[in-house]
Amino acid sequence: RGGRADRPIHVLNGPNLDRLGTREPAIYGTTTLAEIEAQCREEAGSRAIVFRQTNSEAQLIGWIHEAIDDARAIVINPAAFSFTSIAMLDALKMFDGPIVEVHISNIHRREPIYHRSLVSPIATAVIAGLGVHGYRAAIRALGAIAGAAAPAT
Ligand code: CA2
Repeated sequence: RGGRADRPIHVLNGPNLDRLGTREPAIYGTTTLAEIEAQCREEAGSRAIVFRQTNSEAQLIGWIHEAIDDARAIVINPAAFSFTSIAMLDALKMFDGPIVEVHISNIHRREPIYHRSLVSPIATAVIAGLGVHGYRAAIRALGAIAGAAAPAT
């Protein structure tokens, strides 16, 4: 197979994000996850995207393992697992490419339970508070650093 630059970006979404666009529009907006997926594919152009959502921690860890073998980069909105899942953190640590952590809302503006993401210290970059545009920003930036080594952690 070709080098890492030819591989897809895996966009992984955690629990409850399948309900986007249905409630709490003041925090999460009115865009659905299907629309976010379309935006990501548009931003990626000819570059391949794997776009997934699950409410299951085990499923998400399985998909991170697949990304370790297949992905050029990971864009992940771990949702509530950001704050709880050391198992997910351990899986992400095995990935040697760039990881962009995306949150639709600015988690630091919210209640204290949302402030400390376990993922942020091992992420290449963190985007929070740009609404659903954060996903496109992540894909776009990853295009600009295509083929580049992940920044030192
Ligand atoms: O802002 C984000 O993207 C979050 O990752 C979303 C998570 C929350 O636990 C994080 O702190 C920040 C929660 C997702 C809840 O999704 C909903 C979808 C539709 C309606 C209400 C919530």
